[in-house]
Amino acid sequence: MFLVLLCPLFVLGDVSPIPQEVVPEHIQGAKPRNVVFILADDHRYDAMGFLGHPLAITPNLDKLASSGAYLKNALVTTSLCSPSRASILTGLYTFRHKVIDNQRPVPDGMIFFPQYLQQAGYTTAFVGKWHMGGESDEPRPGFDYWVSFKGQGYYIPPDSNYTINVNGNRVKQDGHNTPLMTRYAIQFLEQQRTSNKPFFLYLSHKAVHAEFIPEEKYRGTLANRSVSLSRRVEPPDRANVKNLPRWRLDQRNSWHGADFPLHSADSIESLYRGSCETLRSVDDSVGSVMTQLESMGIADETLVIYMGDNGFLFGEHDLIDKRVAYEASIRVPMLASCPELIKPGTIVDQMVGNIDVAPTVMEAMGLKRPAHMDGQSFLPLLRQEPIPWRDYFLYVYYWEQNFPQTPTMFALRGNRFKYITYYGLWDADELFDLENDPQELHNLFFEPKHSSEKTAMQERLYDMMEELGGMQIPMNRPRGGQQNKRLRSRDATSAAFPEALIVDEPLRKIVN
Ligand SMILES: [Ca+2]
Repeated sequence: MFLVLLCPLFVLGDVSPIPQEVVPEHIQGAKPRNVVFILADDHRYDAMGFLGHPLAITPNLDKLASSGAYLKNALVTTSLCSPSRASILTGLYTFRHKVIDNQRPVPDGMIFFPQYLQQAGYTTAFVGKWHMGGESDEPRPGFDYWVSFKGQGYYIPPDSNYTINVNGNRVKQDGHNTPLMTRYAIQFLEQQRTSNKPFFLYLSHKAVHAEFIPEEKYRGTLANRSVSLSRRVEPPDRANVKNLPRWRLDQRNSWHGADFPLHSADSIESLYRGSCETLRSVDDSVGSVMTQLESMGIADETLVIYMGDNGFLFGEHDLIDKRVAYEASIRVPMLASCPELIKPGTIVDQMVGNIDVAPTVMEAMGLKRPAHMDGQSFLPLLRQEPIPWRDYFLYVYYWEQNFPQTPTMFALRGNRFKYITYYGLWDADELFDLENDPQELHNLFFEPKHSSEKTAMQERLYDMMEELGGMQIPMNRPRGGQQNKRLRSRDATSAAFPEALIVDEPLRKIVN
């Protein structure tokens, strides 16, 4: 019965291998349009003013949403900076591009989609945080204009000699990272005034990654705003920890836990304010780009996409940061504007993902989706055209030695249910009814009345992993330090095993 739910679009059979050569295929009769893609780092899906968020002041994002489209179910295939960025640039799942941590570069043999654009004769630019491999900021394949920095970069230059890479030259970082990258992006756009080639701009902000450092003018501006965090489990409230995975309760008092957040003395609330103050410059950046496009007379025809690279928990599930498969971690903000294509106030309900960005940008620029990519173009969804679309979204995360609190996990998010399995752990997988329990507070995995959903989701998860080529776990040699400390004074009650796994009598009688 479950088979009827399979969407033919995503039953791929054998996965197409990554080609050796970059050969763009044009869509017959399509006029290539200009595209600007703006990526924010760790921006929560709901931290936008128009959604009523208590701390987010985002007039320019609000305007983008009202004049264009809000993609309310935008998701990432892995909620971590480098893996998600690699998926955006390659259109591939993490188990195919194999960027599984924030330490290492993209393996040889991958193709970044701007290489297709460049090959087709378009002008391409990358401005901002690359982050896949922290040892070099040299220009990567696919870009005519390049401004970047090593690894995480700095909001404020660490010393007067610190330099970034501007088109292969060492140039001192002039002030706060966010307005500086915006100025470089505007410079690139300005250069396009006299060009008759279509262009693609990838503006990739460092903000709003921790440590949060707002621009001076925004520092402290949210100090008087209050935010109430999602419900947290207070020990010894045993009823509320029933059927929760033990690793998650143990994680509370860790780098990624609400009781020892980022190993700091800060409260979650003050970190949240810092994130939203830092976000204000990203919003300014969006406004500056839109104003520039308007001044060039191309705001109506240019497709602008705004997106976050992964979600961020601020207290949900007693955690901070990302990686986990819960909603605040895997959902990201996503907006799109192009008055020639998109009606004002469009809302896209379908689940779109980071793997869909490459095919979408390519279609907007008149190029076919390369067969090896895992994602699909959501351009028709922006135009509100009915097309077959996925009913299930696959999520993967691979354990990192550097942040050892979060296990390898695979999850399947449907429109109603979500199933999460933790690889190598035997205490509790999870099943949530997102419709009736959007905060994912009640794990239904052990409830007999939900056993059919559980079985169906499990089956579908492994079907998709097989179809997409995800039945191997990529690994890396250890590199770098480990954030593995717990604060003694905040050590809470230890986690219990789920009741469903405890028996009162022996199950076997062994007769010698
Ligand atoms: Ca990130």
